[in-house]
Amino acid sequence: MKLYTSVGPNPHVVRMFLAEKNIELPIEKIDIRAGDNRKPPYLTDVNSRGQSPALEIDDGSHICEITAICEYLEEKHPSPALIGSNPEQRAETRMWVRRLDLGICEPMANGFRASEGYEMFKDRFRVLPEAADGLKAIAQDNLAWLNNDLGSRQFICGDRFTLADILLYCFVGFAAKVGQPMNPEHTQIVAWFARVSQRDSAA
Ligand SMILES: N[C@@H](CCC(=O)N[C@@H](CS)C(=O)NCC(=O)O)C(=O)O
Repeated sequence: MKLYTSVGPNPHVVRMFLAEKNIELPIEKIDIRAGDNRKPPYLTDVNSRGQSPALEIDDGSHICEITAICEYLEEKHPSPALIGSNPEQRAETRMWVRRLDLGICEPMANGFRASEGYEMFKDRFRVLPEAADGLKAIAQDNLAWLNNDLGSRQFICGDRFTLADILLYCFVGFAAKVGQPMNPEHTQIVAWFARVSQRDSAA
C-alpha cells in the first residue's frame, strides 16, 4: 500500500488513523496548492476527482474518500478498533461520522473554500462566496448542538476513541487556523479537543 497525501484536513484524518493503528506506509506528497492534484498523472492515474488523499492498494488500484479509506484500513487491520469490533459499535461510529461530516466538516470546509480559500479554489470547482458566512454559521450551530450532546462523554462514542473523534479533531483544528476559531463557550468541545490533542497520533 501507499498513501498519496497533502496539506489539508482530509489527508490529516487518514494519517492520524494510520498513526492510531501503528501502520507505517510509503507516502507520496501531492502539492495541492500548486494544483498537482488537478492534472495528470494524479488526475488520470490516481483520483479522477482530483482530490487528496488516495490510498494505492496492493492490486494497484486506488481507494479515495477518507471514510472509505479508513473503513478499508480497519478491515485489513482490525486492531485497535477505531470504527468498532461489533455491529453495534460500528453502527454507532458510522452514525457519528455521518452526522459530523454533513453537519460540521462539509459546511466548515465549504465555508473556507468560499472565503479564505477562494483564490485557491475558484477555478477548480464552483464555490459560493455569497454562502460563506452561512456555511460557517451552520457548522457553528451543529458544534453548539454537539457541545450540549457531548455532556460528560470522554469521546464522541462514549469511552471509545474512534474515527469520529479523528474526523472532528482534524477539521476543527484546521478550521481554527483558517478563520473559524473554536468557540470558547463550547466548553465540552474545548475539553474534548484538548484530550484528543494529547494522544501520540495528534503529533
Ligand atoms: N470527499 C473527499 C474530500 C477530499 C478533499 O477535499 N481534499 C482536499 C484536501 S483537504 C483537496 O484535495 N483539496 C484540493 C482540491 O480540491 O483541489 C474525501 O473524503 O477524501
